[in-house]
Amino acid sequence: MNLNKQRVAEENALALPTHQDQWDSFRSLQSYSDTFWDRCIQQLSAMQIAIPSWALGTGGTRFGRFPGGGEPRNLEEKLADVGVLHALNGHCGAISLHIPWDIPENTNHIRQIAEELGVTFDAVNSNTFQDQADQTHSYKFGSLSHTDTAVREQAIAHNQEVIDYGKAIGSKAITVWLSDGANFPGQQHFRRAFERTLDSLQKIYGHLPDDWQMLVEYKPYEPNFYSTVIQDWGSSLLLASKLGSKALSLVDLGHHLPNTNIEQVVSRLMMEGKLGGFHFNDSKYGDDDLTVGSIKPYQLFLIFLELLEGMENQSLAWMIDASHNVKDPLEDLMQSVEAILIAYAQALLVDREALYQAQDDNDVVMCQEIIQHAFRTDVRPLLAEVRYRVGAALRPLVLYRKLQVRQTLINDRGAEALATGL
Ligand SMILES: [Mn+2]
Repeated sequence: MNLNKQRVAEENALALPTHQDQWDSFRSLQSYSDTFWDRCIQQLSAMQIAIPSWALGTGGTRFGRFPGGGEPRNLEEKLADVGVLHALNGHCGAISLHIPWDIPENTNHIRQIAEELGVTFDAVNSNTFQDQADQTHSYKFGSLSHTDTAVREQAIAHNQEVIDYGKAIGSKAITVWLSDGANFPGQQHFRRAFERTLDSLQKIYGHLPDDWQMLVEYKPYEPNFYSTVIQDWGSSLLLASKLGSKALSLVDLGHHLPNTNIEQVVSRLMMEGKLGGFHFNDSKYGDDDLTVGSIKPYQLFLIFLELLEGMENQSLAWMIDASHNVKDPLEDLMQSVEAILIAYAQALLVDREALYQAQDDNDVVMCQEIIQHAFRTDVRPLLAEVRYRVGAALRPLVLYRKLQVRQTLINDRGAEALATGL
């Protein structure tokens, strides 16, 4: 379905008086100038978060999947869903494709649909963690790190093909996540597996256009449970450094061992100019892929506080990488985007000069006061104002439900329609 701008404007007119009161009251409680707010609104409205093509359907676990109906059946319908999100919140102007789940067959047609929706193509993602029906060699024991040259060459060729698909639709980056690793001690020679992976990545890197980036994702475990080849940011940074300036590390919030100080990892990678992008999600235990901000909103805020130390000088790929098992995927994605924007806005409110002074003075109490003052500020009126100014909905979720978007999608596509993906 196509969300009519006029319909959004009509709904905004109804919600405007309440919003105006909340926005005025919000500003009156803060000490910032109009210039500050204008800059803040400009920064926040520029924030575009890519929706992965595989997150528009109901996710499953290894135990089961409970689809809610009306899922997009092809790439055109996936783009339409992203278009609905973007029309509602103004922050979903990008899609990240997964190959081979979403191969853009007719690229001109796909590009045209995306352009009409105001959606661009973010990083493309390769897949060597599954065997496809038509492939010669199995990835059961690895892909880019495999002991057999023939398997590695197949995986390299796949990644190069993904870059070619990306070039055709206007992407500028490829994200490589490897499931390669070992389930048992002694199964894999750590050093040789790493060296083979570097060699494979170099061949993929050599296929990158000049204005492209390669984002190297890391993950400590799963599906391999003893070790993975690129297990943490150290290995990712090592690979990215050896590969060259177009290779950068990608941080997936769920890809850390419990209690890892992710904001510090972010700081280190940024300091080295090697942070390339983010996969947002939240977790209680492991790579739970829950709605962003649903478990640890403070951590998300602290990450954005570190990002503000340098994100203006480099372009980062922002993507949601979550799985929606029990929620309507579109509603879940709206909640995730809102959580990201809340964390970003709260970080912008931190008086960083005062914070640096308190740090230099070793005024530990004041350091905490300064950051928590921002974290405890309800910035939702500010985010509504940002959406209002770009013509998106003041209340995206309310409008989504009022328009009965999911029911319309079920009517159009069927209750049994299933999206490709996990
Ligand atoms: Mn990820």
